[in-house]
Amino acid sequence: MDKEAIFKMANILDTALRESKEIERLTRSHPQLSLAEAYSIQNEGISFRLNRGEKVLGFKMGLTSKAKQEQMNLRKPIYGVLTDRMRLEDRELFSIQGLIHPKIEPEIAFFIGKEIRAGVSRDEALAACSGVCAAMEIIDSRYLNFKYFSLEDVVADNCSSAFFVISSEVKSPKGIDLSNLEMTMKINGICAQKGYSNSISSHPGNSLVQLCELLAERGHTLPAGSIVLAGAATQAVQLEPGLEIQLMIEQLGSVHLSTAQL
Ligand code: OOG
Ligand code: MG
Repeated sequence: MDKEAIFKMANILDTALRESKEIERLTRSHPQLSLAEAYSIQNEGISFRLNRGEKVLGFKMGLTSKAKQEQMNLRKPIYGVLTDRMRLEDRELFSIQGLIHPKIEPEIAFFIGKEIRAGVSRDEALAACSGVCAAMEIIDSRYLNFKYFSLEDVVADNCSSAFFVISSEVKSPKGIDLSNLEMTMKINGICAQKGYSNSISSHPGNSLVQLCELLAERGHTLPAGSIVLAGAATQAVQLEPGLEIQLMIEQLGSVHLSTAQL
């Protein structure tokens, strides 16, 4: 696939994002789309955002838990890019107007203190982190009915990412065993999803290792200063106006968001 075709597809997805309009999955018209081409489309889409003044803050891993793989019927971890425009503040009241069919999911975020390269062990990756905290991601696939049937489609669409929020309580990863922390996401005070940190790549630190491997395939490392979402521990839950959402993670603390009434 040539540069022009990559640009064209990135532009279709970017227009869908800006105009909140669902589109047909790319692999319908381009069944041969490869994963490498899908990452090139993602990259082109991010460069459109950077041209509009956005700054890269880090990365999100996707499909790192069984729950998510089963929900989307796709079985391989993937990554997307996070920008400053996508970041919400802890306890922010935000409007879902302008989103297509948003969902929210419970995550763990890492702050990368030192550059990490592929080939590191989980412990080495964790030792390079300066912080860890509770986080939530709002995903909003640009595809019709939040349905796509291939990894290529979702990767090209920046892995459905729309917004994310990071707890204002950030802990040092030293001395916290991240292997089996209970994660409870409540909506309007009622438990909406409950999971454990070990459902994220068996240990959320493994998501960092996987991210470095995926980045290395494209010739990149994980830079110091990045924020990384390790992937949701449970299925995502549909967002509506007028919700109060809280994620509590054992030992890490909590993070909150509210959606505005229409
Ligand atoms: C793909 C993105 C998956 C996660 O945390 O697993 C993801 C999707 O669900 O559309 O963000
Ligand atoms: Mg996610």
